[in-house]
Amino acid sequence: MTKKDQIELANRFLTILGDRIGGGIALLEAEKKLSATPTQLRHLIELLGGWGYKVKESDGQLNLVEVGDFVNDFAIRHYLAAKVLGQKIHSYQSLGSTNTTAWQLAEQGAPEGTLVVADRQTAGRGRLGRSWHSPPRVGLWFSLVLRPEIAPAEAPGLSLLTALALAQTIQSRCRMEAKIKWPNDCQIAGKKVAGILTELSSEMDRVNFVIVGVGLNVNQTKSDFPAGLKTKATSLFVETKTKWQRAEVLALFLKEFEHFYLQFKKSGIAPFIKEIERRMALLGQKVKLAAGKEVITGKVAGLAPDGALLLETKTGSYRAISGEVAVL
Ligand code: BT5
Repeated sequence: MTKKDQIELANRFLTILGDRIGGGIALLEAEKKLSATPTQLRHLIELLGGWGYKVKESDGQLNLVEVGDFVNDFAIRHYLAAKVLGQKIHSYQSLGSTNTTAWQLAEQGAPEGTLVVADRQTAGRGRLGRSWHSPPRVGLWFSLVLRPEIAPAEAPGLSLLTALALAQTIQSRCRMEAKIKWPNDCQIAGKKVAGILTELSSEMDRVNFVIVGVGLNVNQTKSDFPAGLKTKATSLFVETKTKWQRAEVLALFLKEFEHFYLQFKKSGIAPFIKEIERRMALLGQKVKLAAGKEVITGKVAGLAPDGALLLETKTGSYRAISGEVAVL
């Protein structure tokens, strides 16, 4: 049996177990429903155990007694509803940076939608050489290979689109309002819950591929954050007091993002600007924008149709396509 078939069979098994802790089925019925021999069924139980799903047998009854929070191929496929994103999954216990691995895979021809995910990163990257704290078991650290037919100047729109899909995912799953902090953060209650690193391989007028990397803090407690991040970072757990299945959150994000991305490929970022503005942190506030060597102060007026940030300054309107914004 191929790995794909095994995953499919294990998925069916989980479904007939009720897909929740405490769910169960009679042993004989499971054999019948899966057309499996007792040996095959035992093998399947072992396989699920290795993926974090513990099935216990007693008195001819099988019960699901533990559901681990693994972010592996199986767990992601169990929840996956996207049609293009995540069709190819490379999952690792530990990686330097999922963006770096995704870049290498893209150079070797990895198809659109290839997902690279790691339980921990040892050299997680932010922008401009900054680092991203990516400890094991608590977060989602992943990258997507995208191959949109767009001009290089349109690529930054993908960061905003990703932030919008993240905010939407957090809202629909966690019932929690997440804001978009231009150009690449998601915040809850003013603290950073996710960061996005978009990297571009292009020629002068054509994109070869884009790597969209996402770090989303999911199950960290306050004390899991290092001293330097304690006051400015947060996680879904800190905000909601609920532990989340990371694979489920990831699959939901892929579905939301895919929906937006298919439209983005046709019409760019313009149709999303109103919605991004509606969810924008710092709208109307006085800020300091650092863009390269320039520092500009002004009030956040909104976004241009191409996703550039618009500031109202003393000398008129200012348009920024990149930079760092801080409240004054
Ligand atoms: C970002 O950079 O926010 C982009 C982060 C992207 C991370 C993902 S993880 C998967 C993929 N593989 C990678 O190697 N990277 C991507 P930037 O705007 O430069 O923000 C970086 C700053 O955020 C750091 O200097 C810290 O102050 C802060 N930071 C670091 N780790 C954090 C965390 N886990 N949660 C919140 N803030 C963090």
